[in-house]
Amino acid sequence: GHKSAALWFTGLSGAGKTTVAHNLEKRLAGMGCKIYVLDGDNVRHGLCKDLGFSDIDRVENIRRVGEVAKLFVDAGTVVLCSFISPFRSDREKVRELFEEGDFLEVYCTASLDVCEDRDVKGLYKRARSGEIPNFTGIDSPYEAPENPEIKLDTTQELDACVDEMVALLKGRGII
Ligand code: GGZ
Ligand code: DAT
Repeated sequence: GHKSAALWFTGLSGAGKTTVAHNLEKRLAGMGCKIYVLDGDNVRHGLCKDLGFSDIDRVENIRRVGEVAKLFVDAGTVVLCSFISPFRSDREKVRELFEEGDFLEVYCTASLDVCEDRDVKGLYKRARSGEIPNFTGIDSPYEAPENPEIKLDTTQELDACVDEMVALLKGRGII
């Protein structure tokens, strides 16, 4: 058996939140954990399809995802949430929904330079050219966590990041 928890991945676009979350999902599923990943792909097309990337829309996006994450934890699941979640106050409000120890903030620390260099989807290029306004790190802020449960150096090997996450979950008695 395992405990339920919300792992909240935060960081810039391209920092590696979704890649780590899905690889951790595979690893945990193989250990028999009930696990689910929430990210822009399954949330912004449905539950949050009325929302864009203005500050108030991001605030509402994170509020809704936080509430859904709470439901998953109530249901006994380990839920991995992968959202830029650029505002510290919003992440703190989500944290307050959970019992102490059930919410772990995972700061994916890859720098803007690294993320822009990766430019996985070509979005930074489009943001620099003015085609995508309010892009995080370019003309919209990212407030780094001050006391995350873990800082993941997502410029190292992916497997090392997944190993660190598994160690964190074991150390906290979640798995
Ligand atoms: C930031 C944007 C924007 C703007 C589209 N700013 O690399 P991606 O594509 O998959 O990650 C980004 C994703 C961010 O959605 P979130 O729901 O995580 O954002 S937030 O937590 O701030 O509500 C990027 C894409 O959406 N994208 N426009 N202007 N990212
Ligand atoms: P995000 O979900 O934060 O927007 P992503 O997972 O979509 O980011 O993209 C991250 C890119 O970086 C992806 O192409 C894989 C690559 N990458 C290299 N090393 C990585 C690591 N240690 N962790 C995560 N991603 C890594």
